[in-house]
Amino acid sequence: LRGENDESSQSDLIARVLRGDARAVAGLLSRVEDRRDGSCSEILARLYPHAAEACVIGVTGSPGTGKSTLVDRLAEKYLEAGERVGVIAVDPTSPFSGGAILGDRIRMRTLSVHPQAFVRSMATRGRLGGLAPAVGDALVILAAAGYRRLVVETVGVGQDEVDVAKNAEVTVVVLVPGMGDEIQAIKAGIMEIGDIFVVNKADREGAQRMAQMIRAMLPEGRPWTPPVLQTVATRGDGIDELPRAVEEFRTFLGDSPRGRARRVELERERILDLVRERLLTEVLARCPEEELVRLAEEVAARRMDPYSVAEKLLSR
Ligand SMILES: Nc1nc2c(ncn2[C@@H]2O[C@H](COP(=O)(O)OP(=O)(O)O)[C@@H](O)[C@H]2O)c(=O)[nH]1
Ligand SMILES: [Mg+2]
Repeated sequence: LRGENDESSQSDLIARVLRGDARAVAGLLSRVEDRRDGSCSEILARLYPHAAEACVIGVTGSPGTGKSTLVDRLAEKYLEAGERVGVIAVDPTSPFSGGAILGDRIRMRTLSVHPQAFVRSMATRGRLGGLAPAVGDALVILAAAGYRRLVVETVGVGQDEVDVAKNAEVTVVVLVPGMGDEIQAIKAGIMEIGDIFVVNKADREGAQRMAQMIRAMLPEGRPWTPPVLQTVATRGDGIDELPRAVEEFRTFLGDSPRGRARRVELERERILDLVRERLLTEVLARCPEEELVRLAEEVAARRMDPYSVAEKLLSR
């Protein structure tokens, strides 16, 4: 029997992933998702050069705005054009509740059964160093396996989700009519990250008003003015505009200094995420949870200070 990590089985796994073998992809995704297996970084390093061509589209917005429905329709367009599509739906709920995942399966009707598509849900809770590194790795695997259109669906709330969104080359923010107050509250964040805005559920009243409101709030004097589209994802209305807008934005980024700066910033974040995660993993490997809790109790009782504790853990 060959060991899990010996050279030949590793090469075999890499070859299968590069061939687009869905089972190998699924297996490797589970391993990187576990984040226990340090050896994955070697495999990922070897897959990375094969992952250059993919376009990563982030789709973000509040729960229920129709992101999954929209992603399914967008994917349908890419599949019709003969492109393979990978989707990662970041599920903000507990990894133990399958509800949202099941919901996505139903919403992503086209995707979940299409042979040229790959859908994966990832949970955000209880993850050392956040979810961003795991999603980043998953994207490398899917890209290397030949999924050239990658979509990451996130709920635009917590820092974790915002970090995940940084993996995307193009960010689509999904809103619905009647979200005026909500937008006012989160204005800054959402207006900054959106390259394309979609007012979904345009079959409802106020879509036009909503679109105007977004346009009025966009920061001025930027080289790219984000388009504000209107869609009815359930019917597929207005969906054609979305892949078109994505292409326009990519063309705009192209080889421009702005595009290059963005890619450099992305890779900088990725490196830091990996280092952060690795450091934390190594430190915590030498400090079991019980000891960490005991140290926290000492600090809470003011018998120790948190600075010395952190020093102590780092110097182990
Ligand atoms: N009326 C209407 N309902 C929609 C539209 N798009 C999605 N929905 C419905 O909105 C609900 C939430 O959709 P889902 O895609 O799961 O939203 P997500 O939570 O943002 O991923 C579902 O019941 C969809 O059928 C739309 O354009 N119009
Ligand atoms: Mg969803």
